[in-house]
Amino acid sequence: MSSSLVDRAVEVLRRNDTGLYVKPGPHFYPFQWNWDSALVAIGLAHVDPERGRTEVRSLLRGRWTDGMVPHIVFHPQDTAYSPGPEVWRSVDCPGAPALATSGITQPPVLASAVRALHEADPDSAFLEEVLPPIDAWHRWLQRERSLDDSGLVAIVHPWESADNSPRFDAALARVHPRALSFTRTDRRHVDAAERPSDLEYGRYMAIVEHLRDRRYRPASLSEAPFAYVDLCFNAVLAVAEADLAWLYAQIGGDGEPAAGRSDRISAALADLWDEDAAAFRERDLHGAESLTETVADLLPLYAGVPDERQARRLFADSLWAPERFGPSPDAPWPVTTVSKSSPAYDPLRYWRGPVWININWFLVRGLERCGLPAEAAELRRLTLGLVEASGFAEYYDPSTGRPLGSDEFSWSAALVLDLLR
Ligand code: 9WN
Repeated sequence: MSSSLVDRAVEVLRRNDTGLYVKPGPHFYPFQWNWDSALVAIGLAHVDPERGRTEVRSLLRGRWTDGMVPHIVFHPQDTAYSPGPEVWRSVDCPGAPALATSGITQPPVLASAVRALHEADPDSAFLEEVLPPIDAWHRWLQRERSLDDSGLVAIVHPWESADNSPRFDAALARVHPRALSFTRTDRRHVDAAERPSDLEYGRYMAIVEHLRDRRYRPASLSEAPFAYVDLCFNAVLAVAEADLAWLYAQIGGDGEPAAGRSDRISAALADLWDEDAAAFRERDLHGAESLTETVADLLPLYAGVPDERQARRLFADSLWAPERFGPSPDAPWPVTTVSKSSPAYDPLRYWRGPVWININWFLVRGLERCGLPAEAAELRRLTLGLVEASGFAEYYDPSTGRPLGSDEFSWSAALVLDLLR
């Protein structure tokens, strides 16, 4: 089974490859997205590290002078995506590159991708080139987005993480939606039932407009319409900082600051453990309380945050619990992105229930890190089985395994290559 799955995964990446960057999907994601490219590079490390290095360099071409690496880089393409460069208008902003980009960022997987590339095919010159801008991005996050001295950072737009997750609903309810000034291109390709609603898009645009008026640099997090301590983002950052420290050590550089930041973030995440829920707890900086249980509550596992006892409990009572995120007779494909016990659970709609390969990959890594190799192997087996049965979809219906969203999705292909390692 594995060799043909490898061939098919490589073929998806090849077809989505523009030469400069790999598109997230063939049709409605035509530009370069930040964490998509990093996850793609993790897969490319196994089959073509040099091509993986190109992916990293292309993404870094979009960086701003203050250090931010944006969530989308609009490399010139004769194609439509909304909202596109004409909505973001980054080129009007001080410190933005000549190449158009969005004005926000995404979970910083990039340092971990560079580590995967270096482990597969060591290249010190490449590290000398890319570590300074990655470090500058991590420091920008601490400067612009930290809420206190805990090391945790906030996101200021749902597009900086798993956008229409119901955990953001309460925080978004205070944002007055705008009428859309564009036609949604996603609707041309994917059933509306599988995508965010127009109301959500209206709120996303209200936040973009607020941020755009301030050149994407709100004076403070308290002034931003949306400011949320997202556990997915922070767990990714904790791992990325540790990987950055490891990378510096490879070239005799000073990894201490990055290692220190990683330790601080991990310690702050550990404090968010909720024994009753067998999960961690997120926080809206404006005080809206989310009672929705989503898979983000489990992601500190990726950063190795829970001790072994907590990890076993998180696995048994949350991640693998049939009534919550785990496999059950009526929904045999794990891991659901929202607890099946939650009223918000929707098995078809985007980040509101379906299975995503990147989330499963974070959890496999986390289970390994926390000393649960058998559990990691079982999740890996079911994840590969899902892809074998349904192809490289963007996301999947947990009940039927039916592919949803974009087909031929790049990070699903890339992470399968890593899961098969
Ligand atoms: C908006 C590209 C991106 C992913 C995000 C996912 C989705 C865009 C969209 O697609 O976001 O940035 O159009 O919905 O939510 O995680 O990076 O694959």
